Amino acid sequence: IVYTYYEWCRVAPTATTFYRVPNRHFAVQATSTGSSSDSSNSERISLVIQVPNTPGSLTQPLAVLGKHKVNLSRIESRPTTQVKQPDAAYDIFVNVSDDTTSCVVNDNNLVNRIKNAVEELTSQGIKVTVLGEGLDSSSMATTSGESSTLSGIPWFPRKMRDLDAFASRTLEYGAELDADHPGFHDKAYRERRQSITENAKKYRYGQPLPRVDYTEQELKTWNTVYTELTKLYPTHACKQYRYIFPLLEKNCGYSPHQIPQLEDVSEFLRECTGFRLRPVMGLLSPRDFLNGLAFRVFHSTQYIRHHSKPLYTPEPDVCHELLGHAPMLADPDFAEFSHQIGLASLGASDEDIDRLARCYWFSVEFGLVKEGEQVKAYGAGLLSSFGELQYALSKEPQLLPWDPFVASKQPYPITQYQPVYFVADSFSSATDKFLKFAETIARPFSVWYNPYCQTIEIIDSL
Ligand code: HBI
Ligand code: NLE
Ligand code: FE
Repeated sequence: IVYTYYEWCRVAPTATTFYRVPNRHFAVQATSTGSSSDSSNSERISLVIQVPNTPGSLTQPLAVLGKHKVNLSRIESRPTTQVKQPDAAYDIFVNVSDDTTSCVVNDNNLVNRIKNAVEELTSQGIKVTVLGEGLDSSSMATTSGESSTLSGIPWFPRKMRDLDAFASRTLEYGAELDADHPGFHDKAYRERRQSITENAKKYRYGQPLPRVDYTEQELKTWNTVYTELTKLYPTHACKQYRYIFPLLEKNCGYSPHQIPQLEDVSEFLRECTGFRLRPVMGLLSPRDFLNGLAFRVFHSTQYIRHHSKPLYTPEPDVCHELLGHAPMLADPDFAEFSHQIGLASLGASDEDIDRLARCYWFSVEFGLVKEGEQVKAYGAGLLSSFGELQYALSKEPQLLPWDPFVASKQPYPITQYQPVYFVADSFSSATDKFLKFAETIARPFSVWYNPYCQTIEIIDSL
């Protein structure tokens, strides 16, 4: 029987065998109190508690958490995808807050309190999985000096709004300039950059992306970069890039005379591949950055490089994002490739994140691709650097066929041209090879991105 949506809603309650329950079945989010809208940092520990579908089955774990003064900031239930735990009916996801200002705790170390609660729950036969940061013993010394051994899976965002937690977590290098950066002693440049990154820090999911009114000097830098690079693209950029670039000129205001706005480019990408941009203050950790890709979110800086060095910068800047990354993200096969790297990074161990970051580096940042007998650039670090783009296609560097098993072990310099580049046959074959590699990433669950709800669904066996 084929139902219209309206009819379906009327019959669904009785058609239980076919009724697929919404993913976000029930959710309570504590409203944040006080001046800070940034409870996000303390929300990077979650517990997943499996409970049966019986009245009151949640009271027992909640009582244990309460007893150990583990404060919750969000509670969310999802039907368990039952494979390894056939009796469990619901996965209860709870975010743990570090806020204990309203109660007396006898152990100030949150991780210890969680550990004790988890031990007690486990002894009662309740299965709990911890999703948290730095759960290795070294970073979790207890107050008494001995190290704690809370084990779990590294925390990862499960809905797009969770990416708000990354806003204020840029690496030092990104938030403040390095001492040898050409802008370090330029007070005016630093203040300008500060005001642009402030917007990114305040940005939250759902808001329009901040627009920047660029200065004459900034426009001049952009003009130089743009003019030099567009001379090389016809001979050096891959065909997907050459196809998309004119579309960006037509639709998003790409031109030597203005810096396109992230919002306009983001809207364009959403129509092409569902990718979107999100402003960021600077460099994110590899884990956070790759996790964003799992949602087809690309974190972009909005400030521009220092005017004294227009043709090279080791950092990402608006030229790198808009001339290097954005055009490629409009290509469906490339978007799929990027998305798969992102999905593989969710909950991956630190060592696996390291391997994935190298794969990312030698493809999305510095990849080359075959085009008939020729080799062209698709990596953003090449497409935004006049000097390196020429060098990469010269006789100098070593070229290897794209192989993620090799790339994931290949060391690389950050502040100079790459000695080695990897050449893909096509983006779809690069993705196939990557997926074979991704199978070697040990993770006790699989993930699927639900584009309608913009959520990560965890498939079985947590
Ligand atoms: N952060 N903002 C930002 N932009 C990037 O391109 C970026 C990052 N963090 C890490 C990173 N790239 C990669 O080099 C890999 O480590 C994932
Ligand atoms: N070197 C690149 C450029 O100058 O545009 C930026 C690379 C960022 C990873
Ligand atoms: Fe980049």
